[in-house]
Amino acid sequence: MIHYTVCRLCSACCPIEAIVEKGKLISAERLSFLLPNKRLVCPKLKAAPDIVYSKDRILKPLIRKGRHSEFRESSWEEALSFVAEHLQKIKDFYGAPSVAWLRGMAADWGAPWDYANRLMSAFGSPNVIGNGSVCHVAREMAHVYTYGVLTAPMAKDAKCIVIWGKNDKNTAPGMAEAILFAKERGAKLIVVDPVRTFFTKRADIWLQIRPGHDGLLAMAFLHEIIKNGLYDRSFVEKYTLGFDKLCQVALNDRYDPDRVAETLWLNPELIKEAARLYASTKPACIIDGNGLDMQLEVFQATRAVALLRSITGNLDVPGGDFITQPVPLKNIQLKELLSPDIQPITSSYPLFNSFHPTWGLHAQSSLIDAILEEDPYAIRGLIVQSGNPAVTMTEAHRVSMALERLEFLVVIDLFKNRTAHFADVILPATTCFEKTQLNRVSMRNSLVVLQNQVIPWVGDSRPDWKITFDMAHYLGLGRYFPWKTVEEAIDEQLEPSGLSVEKLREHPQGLYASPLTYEKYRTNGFSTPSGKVEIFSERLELAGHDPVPYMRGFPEDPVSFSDLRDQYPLLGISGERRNCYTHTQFFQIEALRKLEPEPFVEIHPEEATSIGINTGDRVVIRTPRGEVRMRARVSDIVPRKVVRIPWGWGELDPRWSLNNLTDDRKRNSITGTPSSRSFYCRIERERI
Ligand SMILES: Nc1nc2c(c(=O)[nH]1)N[C@H]1C(S)=C(S)[C@@H](COP(=O)(O)OP(=O)(O)OC[C@H]3O[C@@H](n4cnc5c(=O)[nH]c(N)nc54)[C@H](O)[C@@H]3O)O[C@H]1N2
Ligand SMILES: Nc1nc2c(c(=O)[nH]1)N[C@H]1C(S)=C(S)[C@@H](COP(=O)(O)OP(=O)(O)OC[C@H]3O[C@@H](n4cnc5c(=O)[nH]c(N)nc54)[C@H](O)[C@@H]3O)O[C@H]1N2
Ligand code: SF4
Ligand SMILES: [Mo]
Repeated sequence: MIHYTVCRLCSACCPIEAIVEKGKLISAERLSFLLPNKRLVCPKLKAAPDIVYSKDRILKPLIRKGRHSEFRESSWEEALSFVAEHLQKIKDFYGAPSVAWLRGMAADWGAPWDYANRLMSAFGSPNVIGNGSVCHVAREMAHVYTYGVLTAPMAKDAKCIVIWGKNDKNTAPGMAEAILFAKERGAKLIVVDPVRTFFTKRADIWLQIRPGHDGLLAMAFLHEIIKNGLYDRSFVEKYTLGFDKLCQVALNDRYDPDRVAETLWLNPELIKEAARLYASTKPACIIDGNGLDMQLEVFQATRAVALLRSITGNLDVPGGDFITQPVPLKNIQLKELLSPDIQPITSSYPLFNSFHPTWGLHAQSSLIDAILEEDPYAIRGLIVQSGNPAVTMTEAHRVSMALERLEFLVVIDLFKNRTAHFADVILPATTCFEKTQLNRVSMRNSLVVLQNQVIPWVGDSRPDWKITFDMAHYLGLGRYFPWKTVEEAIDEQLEPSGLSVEKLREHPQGLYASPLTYEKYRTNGFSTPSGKVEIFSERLELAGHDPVPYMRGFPEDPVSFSDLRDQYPLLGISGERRNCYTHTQFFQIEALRKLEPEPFVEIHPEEATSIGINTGDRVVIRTPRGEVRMRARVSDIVPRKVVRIPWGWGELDPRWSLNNLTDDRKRNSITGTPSSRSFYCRIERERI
């Protein structure tokens, strides 16, 4: 039998059809507007039954009494009583805010994020922390501060597509298909990426940028476009604020492509050609990605990119960058229950904490400061849901110390990951196919497609919604979770939209909360304080930040350890996301592991020759924070002076953990983002 649902094995949230026989998932396939022979295959989805029925899944709650004892299986009643008792003790002794809830990306940022926030609001702690400072949320804030929402690139109908630090071939196949479709119909393709990828090979222009310097390139684009009058005058006049100030900043010689090209490792003529091609081909969209996130300059760099969309008149036109239409929803986070006197542990990042009504707190590193340094106060108890911070958080050594120091740790996960080894209790969650939920992709942008449960819970695992609701009951907070089913909870949240679970199930391929319309700004303005595109942001100025990106110049080499370049002369970058794995997930799935059995660090042939490294040699990569050991692959897909270190493998072996190398001390002052993507390092052959 075919069931329609949404795959959530990674954050791409692809609509899929699942074949289920006698309650068992047999196979699943991505839906696509392309004919089957043109579709991109997702190996993770192909391996979905192997993941769901993996022998390594945790299928019973696990408890251990005493950190270094063994786990033992327990009933849900015992496990939840144990959790409630310990959280209550910490609350009584230190106060509710000393309990935090850390969210990884896997349970989605939609309704499951709201449930965790609701529970903690009722419990009395503001500290539900997401990992948005290292994912796209910091970039989303830059969009919101410029034109009110995160735009969606309408690549399928674009005539020019700029892929800026994104690799959709591996990370979002639906978007990759849209790009390929447009390209076949003659769209121009510009790719900004330090690494050769599937798309750089198909690009009309490839800007092989120096890592971490995208903000400077965006300023050079703005310089070239404004200097040559290639912006949309009538849009700029009517709908933007502060264009004159941008002219003053961007036309400064310091952003002249001829001046910046050397710093960017680029040819100045190519920068100018790319800027002109983008500005003069309509409609054009920019797909920005994680290559810009996890960088010290993430906020202003992505704001500068947002200004490119704005001044070229590409906002909210078909084939341009769509101003998304958030679905009207009830905010169920119950933040009003929290006393305004309680500061969250992320209080150093007030703008990031408040830029959106439901995104909440995402300056992830603050959690480690709170546990280790009691800054601004101590966190003693932690719930980690659908995340693997021991591997995925910056500066792994510091994270491990923090996890070790906690008085009580609950992990809600499918597998006993590295983080779970620090836990007192592990609560077994179900996979995405075993639960119904409303994902953020649907909330922020019609079409709303429901993720539907298509098979029963495997073993004694429970969906995240049920674990959260039950935890509330055991904590004596059941009155805040009156819903008997997740459908009731979703219906309450959907109520202002006029949609419901029933209607969504009648239309499994999705329903629009409102018809999609373009150029909405002509009647509604933009969702910013001024109602205009804020090229100049008064909010940023008031808070002491550059109101126009890079008013005071672009910082010199904004990459970790740039002050130690003489000892650490190579630039390490994090990458790539392979389409067979999601971060630290699925390395135990044989069918996937066969596709990519071992990690390799990639090093340019010239560097390899000068250090004396050949493909297959064992090497050590070092930064002042730690080291990684793996084999080398000599490859010219990376530029000279750059080494690319594979991502996620620390789950299999801590010696492969990229975050052994990263630095969490320097952070973006607005979003708390460390430079987990780029850092200076050195590499040598391993001496055995
Ligand atoms: N298969 C798979 N899919 C995933 C995930 C996964 O782990 N596996 N993770 C999901 C999540 S949570 C996310 S956030 C997305 C991320 O999805 P993407 O944004 O596509 O992320 P990456 O593939 O890490 O990086 C994109 C590109 O940025 C380039 N890059 C690196 N440094 C720089 C730089 O300094 N400047 C520029 N311009 N480019 C740079 C890299 O070479 C890479 O080609 O993917 C989601 N989808
Ligand atoms: N240096 C460096 N650091 C990075 C990155 C990088 O590229 N380089 N990428 C960053 C980015 S963009 C992100 S998003 C983060 C990702 O960081 P995390 O979210 O911590 O990463 P995952 O490895 O995906 O961990 C997800 C965990 O959730 C479990 N899980 C899967 N599905 C479910 C579910 O439905 N419910 C529950 N309860 N558990 C589930 C999985 O088994 C896994 O253990 O890492 C960030 N850190
Ligand atoms: S890319 Fe693959 S794993 Fe990710 S949501 Fe889509 S089908 Fe699932
Ligand atoms: Mo992410």
